[in-house]
Amino acid sequence: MPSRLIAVSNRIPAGEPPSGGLVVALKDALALSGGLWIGAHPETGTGREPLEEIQDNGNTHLAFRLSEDDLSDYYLGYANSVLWPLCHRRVDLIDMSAAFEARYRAVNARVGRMIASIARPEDVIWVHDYHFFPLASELRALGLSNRIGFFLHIPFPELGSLSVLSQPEDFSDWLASYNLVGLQTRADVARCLEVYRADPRAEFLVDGSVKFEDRVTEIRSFPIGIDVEDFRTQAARDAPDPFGRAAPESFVIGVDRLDYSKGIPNRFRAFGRYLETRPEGSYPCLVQIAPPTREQVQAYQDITSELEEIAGHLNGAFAELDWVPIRYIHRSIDRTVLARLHRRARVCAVTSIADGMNLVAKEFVAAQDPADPGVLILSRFAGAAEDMTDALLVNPYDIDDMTEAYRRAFAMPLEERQARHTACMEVVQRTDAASWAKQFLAVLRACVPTLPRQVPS
Ligand code: ADQ
Repeated sequence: MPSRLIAVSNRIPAGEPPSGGLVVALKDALALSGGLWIGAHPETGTGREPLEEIQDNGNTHLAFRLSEDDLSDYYLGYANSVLWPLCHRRVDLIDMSAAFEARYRAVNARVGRMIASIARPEDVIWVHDYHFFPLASELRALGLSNRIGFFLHIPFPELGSLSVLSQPEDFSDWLASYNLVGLQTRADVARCLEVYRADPRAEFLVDGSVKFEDRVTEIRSFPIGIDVEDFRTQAARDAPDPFGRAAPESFVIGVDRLDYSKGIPNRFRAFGRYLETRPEGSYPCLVQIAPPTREQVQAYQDITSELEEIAGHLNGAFAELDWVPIRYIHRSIDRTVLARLHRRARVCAVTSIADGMNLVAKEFVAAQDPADPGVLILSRFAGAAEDMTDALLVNPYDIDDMTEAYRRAFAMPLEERQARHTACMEVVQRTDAASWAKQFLAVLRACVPTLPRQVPS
């Protein structure tokens, strides 16, 4: 039997046009191995088993249903009100609850049983993201000895912050059930190794992998990327100006899910300060596209109000009859329009306080016209900054630093813009979506298999 790839992620594509590196990269990898993609059904329901088939542009994926309680306690609760703020260094926003944790463990156990019922011994299983930290440990308890890999799309948490979990010792145990743990950056790998160094149950092997009780895990970085050609083609397409009659003279673009990790309030404040000192006669705009996410969570309601207030205040202070400095669009927009907006922008601002990688930074670079490229302002706390050192790196906590970056970006001579763009583009091409998936799977397939465990009778 050939070895299939079984991919597991909370969200699976269900009919919408493919977008984002993960979908593109996984689709190719799955097509090559005749594999399966398993994730949560877009509609809630009563956890009917077995897995349901779901159609997606000619592909069939398998979906499990989350109940309303799963959605509130597992997804919005433990995943997005405990693990997300923990990994994004906002421990103050953690909403601890025993019910959240119990539901998180229960959903992982249920998904584990479903996967175990369809996996063949030679299949390779690739689990994605913080929704499923314990999944491999559930699969091992069910007797699976398959090669199982895990990729964390968000930052690896700090050792000290893990103490907020009710059973911090479970965290290293969960990861140790994977043969391979993939992280976005070398800094993430360093943080992960620090966790193992502090754990007396772990031992480091000569090849750098970690032996934890009877299991061996490789921990490596695989920076995720985008489908460069696809985005570049969409950006350069000959189509009407997306602004129509209302085209701004020169603008900064920001594109983010409306999340507190993206540092948007300080991006706005710094733009306000830049407006105060901008060259006379210039009328720059900040075009911010920030669709809502996780709106049921209080911290997301708070950031939504905060941004509306700042945007309203700045427009009130600076707008003129024929100029509105902040154009804030609180919804999703079509990807082809997005790509063209990136190409039209003079500057892109990525100001995350923590971010696994940040694909928007890579999309902006890919969309530029190399003959007259725009400038990327990039937070040093985004994973993308580890390799894209020729962007204008900023500290998102320091408003003066970001104000100065806007000034430099708008005033930057063509030669410097081209040199920085060439260097960033080299990184974007070297770390594209296809090579990310290929490299992860090559390392996973080469991992030492896990010995079958005694299945409790
Ligand atoms: P996200 O936090 O969602 O991803 P990001 O990497 O920027 O952040 O990816 C967002 C994607 O959604 C981009 O492709 C972007 O173009 C698209 N998008 C955002 N707003 C949009 C809009 N209004 N309309 C259309 N498309 C929009 C998580 C981690 C990141 C990590 C990725 C991938 O938080 O750090 O880079 O996973 O691993």
